[in-house]
Amino acid sequence: MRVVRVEAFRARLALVHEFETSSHRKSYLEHVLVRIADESGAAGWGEIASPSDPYYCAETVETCWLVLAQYLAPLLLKEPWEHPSQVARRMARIRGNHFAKAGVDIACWDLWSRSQGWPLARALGGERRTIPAGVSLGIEPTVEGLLEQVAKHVAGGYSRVKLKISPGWDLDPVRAVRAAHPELLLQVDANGAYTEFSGHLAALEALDDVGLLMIEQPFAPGALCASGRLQARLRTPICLDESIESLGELETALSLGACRIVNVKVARMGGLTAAREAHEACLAKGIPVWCGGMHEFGVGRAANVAIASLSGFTYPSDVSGSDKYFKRDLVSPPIRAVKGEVAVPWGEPGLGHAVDEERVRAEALASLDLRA
Ligand code: OSB
Ligand code: MG
Repeated sequence: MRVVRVEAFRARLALVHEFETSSHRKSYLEHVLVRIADESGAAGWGEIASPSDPYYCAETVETCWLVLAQYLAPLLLKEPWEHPSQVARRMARIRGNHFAKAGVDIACWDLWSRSQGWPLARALGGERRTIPAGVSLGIEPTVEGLLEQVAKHVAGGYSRVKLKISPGWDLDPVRAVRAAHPELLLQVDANGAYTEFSGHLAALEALDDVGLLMIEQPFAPGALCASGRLQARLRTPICLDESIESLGELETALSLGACRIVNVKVARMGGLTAAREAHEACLAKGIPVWCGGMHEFGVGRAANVAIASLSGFTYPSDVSGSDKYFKRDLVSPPIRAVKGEVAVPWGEPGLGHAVDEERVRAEALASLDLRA
């Protein structure tokens, strides 16, 4: 494939319900949509789902925009390729910047799978027809407000609920949800908010008796030894998210016993190629994985659904319907969860959800157009 044109669009969508994590609160999201085209005019789409501010990871929308324009797009326009994994190998020369790379990698997989006439899930080696969908619920101003949100999504059919926690917002709200829903598949995510091992140990150990599927990212991304020490004291599995940006970090985390479950996130790993490799590595070691999200718009969400169709994704994924987040998504058909399952579009080549190109172009806050 020879990519002759790379376009990018900054798109903003308002959230239907404000979302708060241990680090910050959001009422809208701005992501970058990447469109690549080959000599025949065939196109592929990708999404850069970076947060606007450097609280989840070091990248921001601004750094992604710069790295895409100055490094990734020129690299893609320079040489032809046979398979998306080749592009991923070339991009590895550029350090870090995984969210930006993921946008390019997804676009290459979309273009390539379309050229084969294959749905993206098939191109990746997926098997599932539907994906069990979980919701991720933010920190709410009150426990009553949180219980309302949980009840609403349980009634909506979601098979698993994840609650954001932070020091001071942990045992009480989590116990309240457990009391209201004794059988619910429930897990928590701290986004690294517990900063002192001994100071925070009691709060984390208290969560061990609530019957959680897992505790996600209790400590800072680099604190793998602390995570290993905590895992040794808990029955509840620890799942790592922010800590795992590469296969090397994955191997380190597993050899330290820092987790028993891995959140494989396409954006954080640098794309579908890397996410698939992480899934392989975990499968070989018997470590279960699930697919996390970054509140993706339809393009990135479709990529998450495709990767979650691989056999090792055994826990419910954060691939809720986009109506949980946005009034109107930028793709059609929109991604929907029905009775707690999201369908994998096996009947369509590529991502399987068409981008509303006219709207993306008309509403873009900024755009970029580079040619070979
Ligand atoms: O830690 O999983 C996370 C959203 C933004 C940043 C980090 C995270 C999240 C979520 C939302 O939990 C998952 C989703 O896309 O539904
Ligand atoms: Mg997380």
